[in-house]
Amino acid sequence: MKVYSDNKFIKNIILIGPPKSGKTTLAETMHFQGGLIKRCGSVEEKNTVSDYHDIEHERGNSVCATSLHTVWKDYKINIIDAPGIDDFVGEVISSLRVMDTCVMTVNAQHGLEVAHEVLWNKIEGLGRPLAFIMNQLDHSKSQFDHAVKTLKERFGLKATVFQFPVNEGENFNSIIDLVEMCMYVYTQGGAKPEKKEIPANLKDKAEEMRNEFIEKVAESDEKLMEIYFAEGTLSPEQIINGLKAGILNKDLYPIFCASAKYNMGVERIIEFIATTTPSTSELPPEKTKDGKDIVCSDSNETVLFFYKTLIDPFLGKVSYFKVLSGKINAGSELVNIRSNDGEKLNQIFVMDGKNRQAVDTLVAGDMGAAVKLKSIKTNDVLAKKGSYLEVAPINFPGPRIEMAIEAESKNDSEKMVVSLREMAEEDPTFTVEFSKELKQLIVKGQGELQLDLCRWKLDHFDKIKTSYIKPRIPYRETIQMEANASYRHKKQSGGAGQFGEVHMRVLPYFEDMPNPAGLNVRSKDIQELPWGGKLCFFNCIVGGVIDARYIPSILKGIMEKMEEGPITGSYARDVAVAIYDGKMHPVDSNDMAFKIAGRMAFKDAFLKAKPKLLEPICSVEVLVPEDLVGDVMGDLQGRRSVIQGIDSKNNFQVVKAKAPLAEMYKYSTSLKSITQGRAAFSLEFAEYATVPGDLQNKLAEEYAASQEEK
Ligand SMILES: Nc1nc2c(ncn2[C@@H]2O[C@H](COP(=O)(O)OP(=O)(O)OP(=O)(O)O)[C@@H](O)[C@H]2O)c(=O)[nH]1
Ligand SMILES: [Mg+2]
Repeated sequence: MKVYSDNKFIKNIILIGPPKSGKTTLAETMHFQGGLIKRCGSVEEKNTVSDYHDIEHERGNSVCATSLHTVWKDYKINIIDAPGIDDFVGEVISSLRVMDTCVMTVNAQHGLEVAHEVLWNKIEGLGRPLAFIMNQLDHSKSQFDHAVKTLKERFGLKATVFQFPVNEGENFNSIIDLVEMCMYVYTQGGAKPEKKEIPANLKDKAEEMRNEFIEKVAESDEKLMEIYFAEGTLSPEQIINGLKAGILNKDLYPIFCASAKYNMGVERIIEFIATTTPSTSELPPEKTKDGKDIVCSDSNETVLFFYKTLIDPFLGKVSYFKVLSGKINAGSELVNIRSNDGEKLNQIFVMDGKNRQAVDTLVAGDMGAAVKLKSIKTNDVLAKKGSYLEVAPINFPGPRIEMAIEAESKNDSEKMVVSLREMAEEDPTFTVEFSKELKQLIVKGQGELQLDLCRWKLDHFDKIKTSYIKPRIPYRETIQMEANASYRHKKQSGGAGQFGEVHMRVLPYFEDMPNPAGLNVRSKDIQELPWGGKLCFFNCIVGGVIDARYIPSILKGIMEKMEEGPITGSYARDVAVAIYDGKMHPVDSNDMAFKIAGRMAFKDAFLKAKPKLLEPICSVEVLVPEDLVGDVMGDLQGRRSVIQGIDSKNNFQVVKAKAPLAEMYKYSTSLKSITQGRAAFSLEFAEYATVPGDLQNKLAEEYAASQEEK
């Protein structure tokens, strides 16, 4: 493979956009167009370089962000084809960190979609240049003008048309290029177009649009603006320079035309990327945690940043990196800055999907991969020993949904956990953890498709059959009034006896609560409970009726019952307990007896104190096009949610609601089906709130029945 030793000739782009807008098809066509494959594959034939995982073939969409590249003249363009479905947002986020220009696909049938808004929120703060590709112009329902209008409504005049289609729809084959002021006409099979003059009937339109775009280009530089005002136009060279500046400064988001499927417009897009988008060295440098620049230059010290880990069934661990500075040669030895482990990179590869090409050297700004690096995890940095080159980690979003998972055969449980942990290493938006509280193995992630993929991997690679079950709900129990109870634990039949008697009062706990009325408080202890909320313990024993050494045992008994609350066995919280009387036996009293008495008295007092069950409530936000607001709200209301409001956010609506976690099982699938995938949601824990009375009774009865069975 040719050695690309000058960063100016290396460009890194990420293809992002809504599901099915054509990213994988475009990546394939770009790869083909660079002469790197003999035949252009298609998503339908399941033979694209980028969608190479079996699950991608099975599902017909991307689930991984896949690296591949293309070439144009002396340029190398590294491409990451990101998945559109937002369950796999982790793949997008990690790739965004290392790619220099974002190329967003727009399906010309739909124009701006919710997915664009969600993606924009992720890229806006990164300060990366952005270009749009209006794809699927060959589709009978393509509507270029409308789609451009939606982009302009959202992104203003920054979204600038560089090309427009002559005959969109089934006969699409011609594009007017406003930079070159010519018409590209494609024959069947696309690829190399014929360059023609703009037809007379389109000349005025083209002139008008070109002026609009030249004005936008001129705005990128004061000097250009002066020339433009003086002469009414710019020279081709001035246009290119203005374009570069406008793109780099994020003043201009050019809109290109394509039919990725029929390879129309693609070569021009490649040329544009090669010649006009910035290389890494032209962008602000990556910084260390202590604020130093890591300048992208091959003459600097070598620094590699690992942005992605993939466990390949054949290769094992594949670690993907970007050369932030210096250069990396096969055989180099570097140190993992996090763990201090030495790592020798015997081989380094350029990856095109699953195809590896070993290379000798990669320079600053280029991308590569290495296999079987023992210590390397996503976010690690490899550099020279003794360097302090910690960089800010990629921030992945917290989970939105969770499921309990079980192996069908108990013998597979351990192996299943090992595999799930590996998957969590691969995908930082996925977690696996045994919940002591719920007594279930809980996996968490962004959506059901992502979790289904884990099950699919267990089935295909490990031959472990598993099933998902509804996770138990972490209810909480508390009380609403004060109540007294006493309990005498007495066992005196044969041998050493047991005796302990405890009188207690329970009260609802709240911040700065007064001491219990009428009791002589000798000490007060407030404990933060590991599961949230507090326990306030008042020792009100007078006259030594219970020896001080038994008080911790009573507290232990209370804590035992708080861990398995009296109504449903859930954790209890926000309770104050006052021990104010009791009895001892000179011989038979011991720790065990007082622990039991404490536990039983607490249970009785709790049940008398108008106990109530609390459930976790989530804040849900759904970003949705206006025509679907009603459907989304109706569905949420059917889930016992309280709608908090509807706000408009740019071209869409945000429905905000508070919803009980118990009702949000499989929400991501359900939302996809209600909205045909045209909405996005966020969901996070907000607070605990009272469970409706009838539901509390039902849950209490179920618990009582299960206790009887035991
Ligand atoms: N007519 C037409 N169809 C296209 C074009 N580009 C892609 N498609 C089709 O659209 C469908 C989705 O294409 P993909 O390339 O998989 O889209 P994607 O954006 O990668 O989708 P995700 O990976 O799910 O995000 C496939 O059936 C493609 O054949 C195009 O330019 N014209
Ligand atoms: Mg794809």
